Amino acid sequence: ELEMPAFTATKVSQYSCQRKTTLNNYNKKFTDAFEVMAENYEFKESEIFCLEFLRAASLLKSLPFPVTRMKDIQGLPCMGDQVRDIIEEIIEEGESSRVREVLNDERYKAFKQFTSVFGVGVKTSEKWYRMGLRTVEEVKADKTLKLSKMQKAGFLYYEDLVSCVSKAEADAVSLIVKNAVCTFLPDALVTITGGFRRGKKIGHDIDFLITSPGPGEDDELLHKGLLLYCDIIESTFVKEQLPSRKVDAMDHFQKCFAILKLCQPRVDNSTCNTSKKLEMAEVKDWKAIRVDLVITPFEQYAYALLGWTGSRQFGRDLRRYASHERKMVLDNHALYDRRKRIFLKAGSEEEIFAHLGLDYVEPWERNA
Ligand code: 8DG
Ligand code: MN
Ligand code: MN
Repeated sequence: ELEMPAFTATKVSQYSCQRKTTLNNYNKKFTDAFEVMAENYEFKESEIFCLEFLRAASLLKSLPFPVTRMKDIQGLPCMGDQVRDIIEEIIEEGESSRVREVLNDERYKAFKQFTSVFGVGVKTSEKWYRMGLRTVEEVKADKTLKLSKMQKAGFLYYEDLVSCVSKAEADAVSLIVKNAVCTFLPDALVTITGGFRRGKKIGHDIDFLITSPGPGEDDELLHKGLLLYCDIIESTFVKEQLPSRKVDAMDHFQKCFAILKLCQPRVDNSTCNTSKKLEMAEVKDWKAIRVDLVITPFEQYAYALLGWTGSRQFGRDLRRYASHERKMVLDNHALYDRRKRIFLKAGSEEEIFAHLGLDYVEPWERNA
């Protein structure tokens, strides 16, 4: 029997920041199943079970081989009883009955639809579900509901926003954003973060980090044109405050969860008769695209870049590793050493990994 060379299960870390996770996932049929389970627990606001499945999914994504027998997961961390049961089912039956139940569950299906709308989270979904609503169409048709500004935009551009963003669209938007930013801040640094920085070919949005060296006036940057929808959140960062210890802490940067209008001029190779022209005029030649813009002070750039590059699970594990293994507190602004009682400065992601005593993990290996 052929054994995988140089793979020792007991050497696999429970922390995804000590593993390399590329987009080459040999265990998609398991990890998709776990992600459904995790999402269902998220909808039920049971964080512990949700995290258990997210950690298991993340671990299997990092394996250099497909799991085909229970023996393959022997000695691996993050493989609790619930997780093993589902792996066993999938190995034996090809699919899991528990996952199938969730996928057919009325509440799961409704929440899945509701949360696909920009601005709608678990809390709002819960409210709509209790009102007897089940689909996006039903919510849209209900004129008595009070929607937030964000949710209204979410429904207005729904079709565009649920269709994913391609790498080509991300590159096009990147040019637009860089141009717009440079008119206000000529020396600004604009970096794509999120999934696209990790090498993904599609995403649900495009994430940008903007910083500028020197004492520039970056405050008014977000308060200018080009956006279809923009909810500007002012910076709430207070100097010298300790990093947040919450698992999924929001940061304090000035940021903007925006919807951008990307014009996609169609090539007109017709002979341009009048009816054709009319028809062309009615076809929408733009696409609404979700964009996150985050403005960071230059000194915090490396921390912000590490946090906003993700993946979400990679970030969670970095913070958990920092606090549990190093008695340090990490967030998107800073790293604080609780023993030495000092903030550790960093000008690059490499330096942050070094402060934590971790081997550097490249962005494309952070797809945990
Ligand atoms: P996707 O858009 O392709 O679906 O994937 P993604 O790019 O990895 O996810 P994302 O939801 O756009 O988030 C990008 C990273 O930013 C993610 O690792 C988590 C991190 N992040 C923060 N703060 C916040 C925040 O306030 N909101 C969101 N949505 N993400 C945040 O560090
Ligand atoms: Mn993203
Ligand atoms: Mn985002």
